Amino acid sequence: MKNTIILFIFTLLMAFTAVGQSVSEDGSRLWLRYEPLSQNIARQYAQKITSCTSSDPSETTKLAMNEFVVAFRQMTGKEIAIAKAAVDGSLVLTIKKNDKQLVSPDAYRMESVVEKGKNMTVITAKTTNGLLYGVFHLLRLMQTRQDITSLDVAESPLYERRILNHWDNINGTIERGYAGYSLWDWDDLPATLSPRYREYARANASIGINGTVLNNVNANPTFITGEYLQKVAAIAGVFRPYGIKVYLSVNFSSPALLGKLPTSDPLDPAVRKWWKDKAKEIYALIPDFGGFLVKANSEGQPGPHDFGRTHVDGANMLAEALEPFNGIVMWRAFVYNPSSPDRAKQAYEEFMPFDGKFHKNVIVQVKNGPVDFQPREPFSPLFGAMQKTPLMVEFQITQEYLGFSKQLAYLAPLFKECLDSDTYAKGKGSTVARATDGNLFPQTITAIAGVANTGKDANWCGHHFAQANWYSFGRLAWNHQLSSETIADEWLRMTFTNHPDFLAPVKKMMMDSREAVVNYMMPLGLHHLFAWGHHYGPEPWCDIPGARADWLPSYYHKASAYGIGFDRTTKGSDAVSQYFPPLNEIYNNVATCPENLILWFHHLPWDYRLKNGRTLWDELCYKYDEGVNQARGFQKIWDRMEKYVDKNRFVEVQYKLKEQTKDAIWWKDGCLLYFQTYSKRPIPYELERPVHDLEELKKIKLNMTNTN
Ligand code: GCV
Repeated sequence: MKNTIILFIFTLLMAFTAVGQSVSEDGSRLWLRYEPLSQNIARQYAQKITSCTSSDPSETTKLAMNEFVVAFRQMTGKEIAIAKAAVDGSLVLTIKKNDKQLVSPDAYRMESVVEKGKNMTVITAKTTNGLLYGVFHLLRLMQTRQDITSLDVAESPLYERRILNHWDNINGTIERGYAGYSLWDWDDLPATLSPRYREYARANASIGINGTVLNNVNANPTFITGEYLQKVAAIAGVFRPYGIKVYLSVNFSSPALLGKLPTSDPLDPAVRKWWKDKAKEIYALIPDFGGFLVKANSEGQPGPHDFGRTHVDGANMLAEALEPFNGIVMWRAFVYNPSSPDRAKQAYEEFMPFDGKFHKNVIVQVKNGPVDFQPREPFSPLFGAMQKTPLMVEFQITQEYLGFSKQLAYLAPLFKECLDSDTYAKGKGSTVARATDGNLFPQTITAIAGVANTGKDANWCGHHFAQANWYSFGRLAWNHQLSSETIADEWLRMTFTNHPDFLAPVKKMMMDSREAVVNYMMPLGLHHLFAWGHHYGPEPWCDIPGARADWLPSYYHKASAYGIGFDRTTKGSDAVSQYFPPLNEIYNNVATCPENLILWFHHLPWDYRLKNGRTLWDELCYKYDEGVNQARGFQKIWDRMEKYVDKNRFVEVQYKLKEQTKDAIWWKDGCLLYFQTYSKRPIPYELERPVHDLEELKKIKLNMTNTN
């Protein structure tokens, strides 16, 4: 009877979806929609798998099987049983703790086997997490309509810790969050657990993310009070079966602020004891707590320098407190002070002297570029240079500098650009990925972090396509060798449709989108031309009396009657020398410097000739124009996709793309009209003319509250 009802519901669902995607969606199901497959494919899968079994009794394995059964039913319309033993047609989940071929705790194998005449699909792992990842892999194959008849897959993540950093505040706001309020309902915890915690954990597990820093790096010390630790423990309890550990950002002054000690000096015995006791308290409540993330002596946050101590003193003190419990410290290298002539050099200068001096459970967390998550930066020179200290890349998934959740910018190409960059630390091929995943240097810890873009919005990320950035961060954290195209392809298939007429153009739109943003915001290596505070629109003219110089765009673009760009060559700030040969020379020489970074490293005259023969001024105009045209092109692509997408998501994306084009024109006009006051040259006559007036644009002051 139950089966008949399910089949009836399934048939109804099929009927609905058949009439041109009429069921409107809010995006809340992310990439785990498990849409009904065509009858042909559904039949093939249903012939291959008819039951599911495991002798492992854990909660994680149970939920992996449940996920499979529900998803299978939705996709194929067939009910499969959870059987006591393996039979012909079983999906078998097996734990083999001592399997030598499984090279990491999260690794798994997925094979089609025939044993004693029984055809089975077997997923083998050392841990239940491995089984869960294997099941999600199999479901991904099915969602993307791949053949599952003769599987022979072996997977192991390239980073051990794959972590989301939430910049969520205690009052529910999110610093640089563009998808509504924080997912964590601190007032209701620990008694009430929002169902979204589980959905969040499930989505993360499906892409291999295994850690979450719950709170903002600008850390409120309250998070580690007894009261809040109970709340954190409640969230950890929901995440645990999905293989996700919780971590917390800590405020370095907590001993003074919470413990009422006279100091938070890391060498003070009472302070050290305070942290040790705190660690004990945390682990008593959360035995698998991951560790601390620390932003110290950066942008006003307290740190060891306040007491005349070093990053090593601070990080090692915390590391010692966490060590007995296998916790780690992620110590951020995002440091810069207002008086430096080149902010891009500071993290390297401050951290290199400490290479090899950190405790073994410390990892230094370094932003992908040397400044701050700009649309394009070269990779941070610390990668490859700090060889005796584990380093982890920090990406920003939330689009602080790439148009918030208002604009489509698929970030996998940005992540890949950094991970695939050659540091030359150990000769050619020493990519950032290999310099951080334990390949080039022995690392006691390997990890990667992404600043999350999730919030309470129904679609989680504010923009339906911003989900792809969460997804691709997870996929690359698991395997940085995947291509951006592959990731876009699988995400599109699962999130929208497998229809080839949808996939090809929309994938191209995604692949071009980050470069479009670079083009209309800050091409050719320009950076930090953003509006004060909120960082949404253009303000290359921004001048706030008394403001830190390194928070003003003119510090970075240095536009004058002569030209534009930051001279970081050996004749300028010499930032190029922080890179290994031959890269230092490549960047130093204007003839070899990649043109997409040319104004990052060089200050050039307006009439400088680029490789295509255009003057720098003309090329700048062409790039801004190209960016706007790309944005217009995205609208054209999307409008043709109406028949493949449900009404709601179609209209919401359509609206956002329209706004994106408007804002792209705002960026282009604002920057070109402003720089033109220096270049005194005409915008090439064949290009679109500005539609704005510079003085009007200068008056725009957006009232954005989500800066922090
Ligand atoms: C959490 C940038 C952002 C800040 C952020 C900081 C950081 O400066 O604008 O909002 O603070 O980076 O990464 O610590």
